[in-house]
Amino acid sequence: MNFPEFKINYELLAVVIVSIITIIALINAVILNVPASPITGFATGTVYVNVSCTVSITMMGNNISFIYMTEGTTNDTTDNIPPPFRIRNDGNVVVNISVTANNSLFAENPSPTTNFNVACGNVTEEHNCTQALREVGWYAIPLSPSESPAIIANLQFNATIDEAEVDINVTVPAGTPPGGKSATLTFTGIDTSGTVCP
Ligand SMILES: [Ca+2]
Repeated sequence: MNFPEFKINYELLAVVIVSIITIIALINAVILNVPASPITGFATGTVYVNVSCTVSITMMGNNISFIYMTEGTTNDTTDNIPPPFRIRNDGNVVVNISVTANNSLFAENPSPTTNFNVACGNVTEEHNCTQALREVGWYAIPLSPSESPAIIANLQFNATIDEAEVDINVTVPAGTPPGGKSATLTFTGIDTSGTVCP
């Protein structure tokens, strides 16, 4: 009986084995040499700050002197003679400015009177006097805060638009006795920003 001859080709087997080993080696090599993916971790951090509201107004030039006036005459600061008040918002909220007097400038004509008026002055730099909320034109300066409207509305706090002029207008009533008359004005800034202040 003739069996088909089955010869092992050792040379071929050796090549195959070597090849397999080589392939395994290559696979290992590939696995070992895979460039590591960039390991990137993400994390977030939150910075939080709650800025307090500061209402701060500053007068720049706090004296207006009309020096001599005769009875029945009028003078005001719109021509810068004498210069008007200037007020600046140094806080960080928008404010309305109201004004009151501590006493009547002319005792014979108690305030509020048209003899002693205030108005938002138009300043080339600013636009605060164009706000709709302002009191238009001259306003008789009251003695009581409750009677004092916003003579300047929405005065901003940003550096370039945080100033406004406040003009004063005085008419000396007829029959006013001679001598110096003075009144101190109090300007009040009221936060109108609607910000919830911490
Ligand atoms: Ca004047």
